[in-house]
Amino acid sequence: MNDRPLPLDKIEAVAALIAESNRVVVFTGAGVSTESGIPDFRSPGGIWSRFDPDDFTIDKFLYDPECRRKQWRFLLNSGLFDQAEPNEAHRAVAWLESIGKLQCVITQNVDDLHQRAGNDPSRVYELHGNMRWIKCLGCYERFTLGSILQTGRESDEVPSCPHCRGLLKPDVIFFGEALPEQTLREANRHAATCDLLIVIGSSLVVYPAAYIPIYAKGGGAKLVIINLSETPYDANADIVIHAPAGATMSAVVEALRKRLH
Ligand code: CNA
Repeated sequence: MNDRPLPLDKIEAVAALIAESNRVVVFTGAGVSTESGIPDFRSPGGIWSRFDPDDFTIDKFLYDPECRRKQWRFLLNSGLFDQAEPNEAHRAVAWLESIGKLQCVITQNVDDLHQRAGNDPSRVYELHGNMRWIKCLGCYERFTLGSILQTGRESDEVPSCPHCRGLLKPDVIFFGEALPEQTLREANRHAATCDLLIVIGSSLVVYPAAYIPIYAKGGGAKLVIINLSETPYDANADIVIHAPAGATMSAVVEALRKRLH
């Protein structure tokens, strides 16, 4: 992954920024969850090297029954979202909430791992939805993935809504779909009013989510980016760390604990 030693001076500097901040917002992308075994989109071996992005467009999902079958088989067989557990980085973010530093988490991820690490769900703004939920496009009822998978495992067919027989869709944002308006508005507001934004594991190329660092900087916040590869916002950040999220965030927690005691 990245065997270079962690830049301890930068880790101390991030801990110092958190210590003097009161409204920290953490903004995460797929890179915060790769150490939990969920591949990201763009890294080598990532999801785009194994799947056709076209299968994740809303148009194709609606008109092509084979696309829906593929999606369903992926949900049934990949085990990705069933088996993944929060890693050190998710736990570090949850710890920031437990010590009263964290305003909220804004995430592009759909894996539920921040909530499972201990963040209060009301403080997690999911810009792209949540894979653990299935929505009926007929009556808008939501079901847990677990309850629908149980029905789905009994037959090879794509299951339909148990209430109205409508089309079921993972409650995540497909290409071509609008982001959830209120969640995006709230997320932008938190970004614009925080005093420190920490980006963890995002290539910062997917819009409108990637506007979050711009809103934060525009509101006068400090910006920290922790990501394996370079991002288009590195030049605007106060601190950039190109290192794995888990080890970096654990080291930040350790440095911060020392400062707070
Ligand atoms: P991306 O564009 O795939 O970028 C991920 C970034 O994370 C890359 O720049 C990597 O260098 C970096 N990265 C990978 N592993 C690590 C690590 N261990 N530590 C630090 N950095 C790392 O993903 P984005 O989130 O920026 O793009 C947004 C897409 C990806 C959203 O639509 C997500 O819904 C979608 N996605 C989510 C998941 C998930 O829920 N876990 C998985 C795959 C894709």
